This record gives sequence, structure tokens and C-alpha cells, in this order.
Amino acid sequence: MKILTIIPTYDEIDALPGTVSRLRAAVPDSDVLIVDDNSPDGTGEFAEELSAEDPQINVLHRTAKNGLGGAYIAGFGWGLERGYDVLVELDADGSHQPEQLPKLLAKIDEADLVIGSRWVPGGSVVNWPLHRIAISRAGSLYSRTMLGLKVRDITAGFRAFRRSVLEEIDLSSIESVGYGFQVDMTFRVAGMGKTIAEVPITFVERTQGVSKMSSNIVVEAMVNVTRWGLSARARTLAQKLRQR
Ligand SMILES: Nc1nc2c(ncn2[C@@H]2O[C@H](COP(=O)(O)OP(=O)(O)O)[C@@H](O)[C@H]2O)c(=O)[nH]1
Ligand SMILES: [Mg+2]
Repeated sequence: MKILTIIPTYDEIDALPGTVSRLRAAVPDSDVLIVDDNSPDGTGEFAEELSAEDPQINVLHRTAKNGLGGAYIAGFGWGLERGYDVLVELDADGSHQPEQLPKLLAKIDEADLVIGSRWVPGGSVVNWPLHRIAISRAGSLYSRTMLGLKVRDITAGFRAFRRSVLEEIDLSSIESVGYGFQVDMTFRVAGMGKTIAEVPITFVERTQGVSKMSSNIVVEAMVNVTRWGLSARARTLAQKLRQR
């Protein structure tokens, strides 16, 4: 099983070294792809240095900050072209503990998508301010209700996909930038009738660098979820009316 762990970065020069070395130690079989959006702090150049020292580390440079979604889509394309069987999403900031990745990978035989979940029994967050917990829980609840999904942690960004799932999704049609991207991917995978498993993780708030979360990202996700939910309902209703 060929595994690629994709790490999107924007100004993560302080956090990235620890994350990459922990990942290499925890899952030595996994190759690494750092997708940097021309970080002003030099993360991209630093990633090149890591790559020069370790043939399993690769770097994809993009020209401008274009959102987490775009970075992952570029990373998926890179990995699919090179024949990886499993593609993993991991934040650079230490929130997703590489030591817990084997738990996700252990389930990839049973599920097409495995999500490292904060909001299932055994899952937790460490050092998150109340407002972040509220946004995350409310966002998951709203998306679940609106989209009719059973997943508890829909915005989670610690994930493992089987390549077959990514091959079936038209990645170029995904427009969401922030968390909406994770919700969008979950909705599509579920809609394809694929299996999704959640495993509990401990999410640790970053101690280095700053979050790129913004109110725009939350609003984008909410608007999109509402739009997707309403159009799904409209489709079901139209189908019922046609059958009468
Ligand atoms: N390449 C790229 N990475 C990004 C972008 N926005 C966020 N990231 C990365 O995505 C990961 C999660 O972002 P973060 O700011 O920690 O969001 P939070 O965990 O929700 O606060 C980190 O590794 C960021 O560096 C972006 O526009 N481009
Ligand atoms: Mg973070």
C-alpha cells in the first residue's frame, strides 16, 4: 500500500519541522507532499531543504495563497498521477498528531474515507477556546442536519482517502476554499454510496504560528452547506412530484 501524506502550508516555518519529523517517525512508510502557497515566511524554501535531505519528502509550490481546498486538490492530483493508494490530509501546525495516523490507516481497509474525529466518543480537543469548539460543533450539527449525513466531525481535516474515491470525484468542480472543502468532500463521498469511518483523535491546538481561520471561511461554509442542502431537497421533491 503506497501512502502519501499531504501537508498544506501557509506561513508554517515554526511548526512544520516538528510535524514532518514526527510524521516520518510515526509512519516511515508514508511519503510526504508539502503544498506551499508561496509563504512569505520562507516555508516553501525550508520545505525544499527538507526534501533535499530526504527522498520521501516532496514539495509542490503554488504561486499565491489560494486556500486549503485548492492546496489539497493540487496535492491529490499530484499523488494520483504517481500511483499512491492512500492519500492522507494532515495540518502542518501540530493539531493533527502524526502518532495517531496509524489508527486512521488501520481502518482504510474497511472504509473508503477515514476521518480523525474530535466529536465521537474518545475524541477530544486540547487548548481550544470555547468559541472554536462552538463553531466546530455547531458547524458539524448544521451540516449534518442540512445534508442528511451521519458523520459527527464533518469539518475535520485529519483524513485518509482511498485513491478509488478521489478518482471518482470531479476534483475540478470543487470550489470551496476553507472548511467548506472538507464538508464538500464528505457530502460527495457519502452521496457516492461510499463508506465513511470515524476514529477518535485528540486534536491539539497549535502552539506555533497563527491560524488562517477567518469569519469569511465560516460564512463560505455556511452559505455552501445551505445551498447544497436546499438543492438536494429540491431534487428529492421534484422526483416525488414526477412519480405522482
Ligand atoms: N497551502 C495552503 N495552506 C493553507 C492555507 N490556509 C491554511 N493552510 C494550512 O492548512 C492547515 C490548517 O490551517 P489552520 O490555519 O491551522 O486552520 P485551523 O486549524 O482551522 O485554525 C495549516 O497547515 C495551514 O498552514 C492556504 O491558503 N494555502
Ligand atoms: Mg490549525
